[in-house]
Amino acid sequence: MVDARGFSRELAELETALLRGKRVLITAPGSADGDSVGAQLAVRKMILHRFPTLEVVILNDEPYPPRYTFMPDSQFAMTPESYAATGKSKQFDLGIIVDGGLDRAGRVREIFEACHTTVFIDHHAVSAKYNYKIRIVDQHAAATTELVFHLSQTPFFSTPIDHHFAQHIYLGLIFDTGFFRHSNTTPEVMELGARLLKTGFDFTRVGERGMLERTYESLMLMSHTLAQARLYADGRIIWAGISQDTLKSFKAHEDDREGIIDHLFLTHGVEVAVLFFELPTGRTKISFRSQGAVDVASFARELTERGGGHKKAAGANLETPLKDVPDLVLPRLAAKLA
Ligand SMILES: [Mn+2]
Repeated sequence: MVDARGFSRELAELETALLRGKRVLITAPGSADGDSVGAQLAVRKMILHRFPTLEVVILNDEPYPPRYTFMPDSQFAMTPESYAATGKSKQFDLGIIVDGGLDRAGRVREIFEACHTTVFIDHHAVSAKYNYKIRIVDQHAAATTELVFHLSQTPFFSTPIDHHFAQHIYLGLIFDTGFFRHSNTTPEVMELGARLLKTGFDFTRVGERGMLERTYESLMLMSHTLAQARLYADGRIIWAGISQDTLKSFKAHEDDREGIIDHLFLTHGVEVAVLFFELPTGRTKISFRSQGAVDVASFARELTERGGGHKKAAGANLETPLKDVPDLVLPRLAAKLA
């Protein structure tokens, strides 16, 4: 169970930093997902409710994927380019990173590291080592937004649960629990979901636009990728790859691969699904989903120190080009199933 009271020392430090500071930076690793977006927006709202005069800036290496731009307050998220255009200072007193480590924060890393106080709010079991001043990490939280919600309801913040704030928290919950389906869906998560729904926001819209809706290009990318999927290790592993050329040929975006791995994973008899994705840099991003026989977070970590995630859903980023990655990864993964 997530209990913000377990973080009383960290909360006291965060309060002190907020009382002293004037400018707050919120960031997250690149390729923001629903939990990352929800957590960033919720932290912004939580701080601004308590300190309306603070300058709070959400800055990400990449813009939010288009599917999240319907979210209330998403217009406040900036990139280094759009922020530079405002002419404002890149100096912040407090830097907060949510839902993943600084190693994947891209160009925002430098700005974050220059902050007087650095804060890490996350729920991942494995995260890269970095000497954050304040660490608020709860592996039992289903989503970073669940943890943020509990922080927001402490006496210091006492954030009102209005329908905007509810949407931020809810988006993270449905994203990281797969619509209350994965094993991280605790009774407390369902109770939190119910509490959020009481604000009357359009949860159908948040679910459909934030999770399910696809562009036509994305639909074509999905159908092509699924058609190329191959079984491995007597059908216990399924895998597929997406190259930059494929992406271009369908005029699809990088984040259009969202959801493809779920379809691979839900193939009868499959224990682990793997999606290889060629990044524009030539590196390969690997996503894993596991029924549980293989701890894919540990496996991702074995492949590279940049790998990690959860036991049943994890990712890694390798130098190896897409064409060589299956031969490198699949035999090692199959050995884990033995
Ligand atoms: Mn998350």
